Amino acid sequence: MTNKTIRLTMAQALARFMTRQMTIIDGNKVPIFGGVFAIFGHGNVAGFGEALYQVREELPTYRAHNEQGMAHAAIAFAKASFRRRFMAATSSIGPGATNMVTAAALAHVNRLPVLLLPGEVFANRAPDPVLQQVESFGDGTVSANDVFRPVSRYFDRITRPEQIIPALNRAMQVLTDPAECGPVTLSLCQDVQAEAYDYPEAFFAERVWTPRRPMPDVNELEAAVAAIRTAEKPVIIAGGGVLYSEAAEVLRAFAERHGVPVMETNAGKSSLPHDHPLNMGSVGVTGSSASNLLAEQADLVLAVGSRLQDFTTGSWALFKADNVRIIGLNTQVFDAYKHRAMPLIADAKVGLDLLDGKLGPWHASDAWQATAKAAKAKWLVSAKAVTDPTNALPSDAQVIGAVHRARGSGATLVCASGGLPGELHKLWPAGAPGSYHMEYGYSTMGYEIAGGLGVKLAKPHDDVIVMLGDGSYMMMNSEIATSVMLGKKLTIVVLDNRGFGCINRLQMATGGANFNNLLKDTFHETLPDIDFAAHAASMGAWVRKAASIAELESALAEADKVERTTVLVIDTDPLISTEAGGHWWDVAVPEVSVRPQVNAARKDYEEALKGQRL
Ligand SMILES: Cc1ncc(C[n+]2csc(CCOP(=O)(O)OP(=O)(O)O)c2C)c(N)n1
Ligand SMILES: [Mg+2]
Repeated sequence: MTNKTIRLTMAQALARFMTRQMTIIDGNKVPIFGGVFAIFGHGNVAGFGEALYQVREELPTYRAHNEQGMAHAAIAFAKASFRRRFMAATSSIGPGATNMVTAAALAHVNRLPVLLLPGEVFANRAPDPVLQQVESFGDGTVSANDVFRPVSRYFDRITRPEQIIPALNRAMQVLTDPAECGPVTLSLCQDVQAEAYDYPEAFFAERVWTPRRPMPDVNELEAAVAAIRTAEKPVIIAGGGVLYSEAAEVLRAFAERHGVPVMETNAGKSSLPHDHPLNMGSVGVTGSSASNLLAEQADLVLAVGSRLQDFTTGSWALFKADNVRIIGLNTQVFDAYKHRAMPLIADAKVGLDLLDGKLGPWHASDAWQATAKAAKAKWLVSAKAVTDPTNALPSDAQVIGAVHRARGSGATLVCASGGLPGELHKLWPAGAPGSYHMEYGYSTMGYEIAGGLGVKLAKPHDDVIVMLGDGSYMMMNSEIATSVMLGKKLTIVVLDNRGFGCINRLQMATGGANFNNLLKDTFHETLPDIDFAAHAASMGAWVRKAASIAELESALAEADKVERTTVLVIDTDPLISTEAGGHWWDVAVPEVSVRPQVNAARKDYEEALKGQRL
């Protein structure tokens, strides 16, 4: 190490540092930062903006249209890269910064790495209050960016240029650690971005980051092996951790060797190909009848890389066997212990591999495997029935059928909210690992299109299909223009049921009156009649409005040949969702009400609560 220094502004040092962080993908050394999404304002244009210009060849900067959208794209890039690479997003201060807070929460919930670099008020406070500064009467250290604290895995405010040295060291730890992984926010004071410091040259030495694969503790491993050996009805729940650990192949080998049926969470879907005989499909509230039947009877649940959120566990009413034991195979202690699971703290791939070796010839009983086989066959019949076209106004399931017939399991499907996540979880026949990209941790309306852009940046040769509802489209669609501008083609399918269909259905299921969800049930002087195709066309997309499932299928085939982003719109029935499969979900119903429908729903609710295991 030399003691040489180089005089740079804090922003220049930050940009230069980012260009020197590398990783290895398929044997090739590549930059770990895929680029920076940026919307400038006075809080970042002169400092970090100018610094990004200097490194634009090594670290590309992409201009987006909405800070939340650009952060979604950055997060989707990381998810599609199995967290091996990630991006940064920089905003001005005030509204630009707080626009990224929802995205930060999304990354926090989904355990996805993203480096958020919002501008911050002056550290020297000379011009206070600067434009867009939030003023606290009682605390001089508070700024709008403090709202990032609870939704960042690591938050720091850079008030002196040399602070960036330890801050970036910590940031890289968090972004690359499989257990801690999540959003990092470095709040960059505007004056400090422009301030110079003599940085040690060693700070800018190239560094190669490769994923850590923690080995399990010997005792935890032995306990897990002993538990599995005595199980008669074991199942595996594959969560997002299977994909991030790139453990799909090891999972397949484990399942086959030991005859253990696998069920997938929304984050873990595509861990096994849909047609693998041991893949029982989706589990939980939006589960297949096959998975849920097995989960109800299971005496051992090996949960691999799952947060075990309520949709997976049927609000903890899914597992019904008295003697059921759960093993939490997870890199994160917090997750591994959930609901008194036996922890097996380890990387998914390493953990499954070691379990496999220790279990030797042990395998689940033939009877259990036969139960699984029959349950899957039965489920496939139900799934086909709901995805086949009819002459009625199409359901979401029928649109899913059409998209799959037109584009197949080779495409990468992106979605996040509305009725579609449940329908896709049940019905989309996923192909290779990562081909199913569902943000169902935060289930953020408005993630879909921006997320699709991030996926396309990560996997430019993939056929990226975004499916979303009219509500999500209205919430955020501006990155359609960015995808056209960047030449990153997306196929976007908008299912227009003229309102918040899934919440309307939930409202009815909880005894509520149809109120404020479907547009027709809102207060209005004029019923909106939104022309989504015309709207998307105005942003440069190739568009079609399909009048039927058959028209949608031919439009999808046509759109396949178009080079720019295409948007296909189809009217759907807001009242239909797939009844087959599924499980109770804990949504609290009012204990007293003047409406008999609510009282009836409350009675059912109290009955259902009895099935919940605490
Ligand atoms: C940002 C955000 N706001 C609110 C919600 C709650 N929410 C979940 S789905 C939904 C309606 C979605 O409507 P649409 O996209 O049209 O899909 P549909 O339910 O009609 O299938 C709402 C309001 C959410 N998930 N995200
Ligand atoms: Mg809708």
